[in-house]
Amino acid sequence: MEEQIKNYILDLGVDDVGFARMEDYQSPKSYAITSFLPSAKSVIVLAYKPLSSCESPSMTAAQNGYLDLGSFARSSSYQIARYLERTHNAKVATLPVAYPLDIQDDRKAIADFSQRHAAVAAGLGSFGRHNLVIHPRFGTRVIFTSIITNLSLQPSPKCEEFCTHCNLCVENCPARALDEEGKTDVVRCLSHSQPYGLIADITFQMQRLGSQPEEQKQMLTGAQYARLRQSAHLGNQYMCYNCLKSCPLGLA
Ligand code: B12
Ligand code: SF4
Ligand code: SF4
Repeated sequence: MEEQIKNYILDLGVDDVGFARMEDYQSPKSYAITSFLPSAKSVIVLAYKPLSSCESPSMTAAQNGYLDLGSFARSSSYQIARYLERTHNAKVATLPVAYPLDIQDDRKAIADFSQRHAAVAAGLGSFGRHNLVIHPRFGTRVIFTSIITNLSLQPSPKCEEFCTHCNLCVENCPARALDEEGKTDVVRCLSHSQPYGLIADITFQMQRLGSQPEEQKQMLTGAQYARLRQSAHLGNQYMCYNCLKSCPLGLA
């Protein structure tokens, strides 16, 4: 059954796949796997390699490459989940690249489900110094989605450690968000990676509320407001991938 499922997934164009037993997914800050699917037994993790255009000097091309990847990942997950239900009579729950997540006041920027821990459990990589998962072939240039299922699947073998501790990712982070080993400073990273994300939106709205009507008019017709709207409409616009791009692992 594992081989049949794997072949179906790879034929869709997904770059790699791994299987984990529910018990092997260990992420203390995430919700229990059974909260997504009470009859859960396994997690199927899908790996997608971004297009080379994601490293284009043009932010428009890079952003579009990631948006394409996000759409492909969403559609692939859905097709695979439908295939599992149809062909294997399975129960499934699909977990996304990033959103939606259960936003709570005490869980800001913490997702319900950890794709990184799922990827490690499914033998698709190991953690690096940049707190990202390094895939044996693609290095850090890889994004994950997962499907939780009630099927009992033979787990994939775990990966060895790949990080060479060269420190390039830490040195190339413009926000110094990776200085403390094992921790990403979320606020620092966000300020560089999502200049048109939620925090920027709140800052803009606060400034607008404190401004005179004529100033407000200028703010609402300016480029910053248009950027915020574009980002909110299309999904988060990530403007920094330095940690991911500076890692030499996986480069041919
Ligand atoms: C919210 C979020 C962010 C937030 C906050 C991240 C954070 N809290 O660390 C911000 C905006 C900062 C962010 C930034 C980035 N993100 Co992000 N992000 C997410 C998202 C949606 C949820 C993360 C989360 O809260 N998970 C729940 C927590 C409990 O688990 P966790 O993710 O595994 O995080 C913890 C552990 O990893 C642990 N940890 C870290 N290192 C190590 C090492 C070891 C050995 C162990 C045991 C644990 C451990 O510390 C983390 C915090 O508690 C995930 C998708 C997802 N659902 O997983 C993507 C995800 C983690 N992001 C991803 C990427 C690519 C990025 C960016 C490069 C993109 C960008 N430009 O913004 C940067 C990289 C920043 C970095 N070097 O850490 C990818 C990572 C792929 C990979 N190869 O690993 C993910 C998995 C998206 C995906 N579907 O592929 N992200
Ligand atoms: S995405 Fe950019 S700001 Fe965030 S940790 Fe990586 S290099 Fe630093
Ligand atoms: S850049 Fe170097 S230190 Fe950072 S994750 Fe890659 S190999 Fe490890």
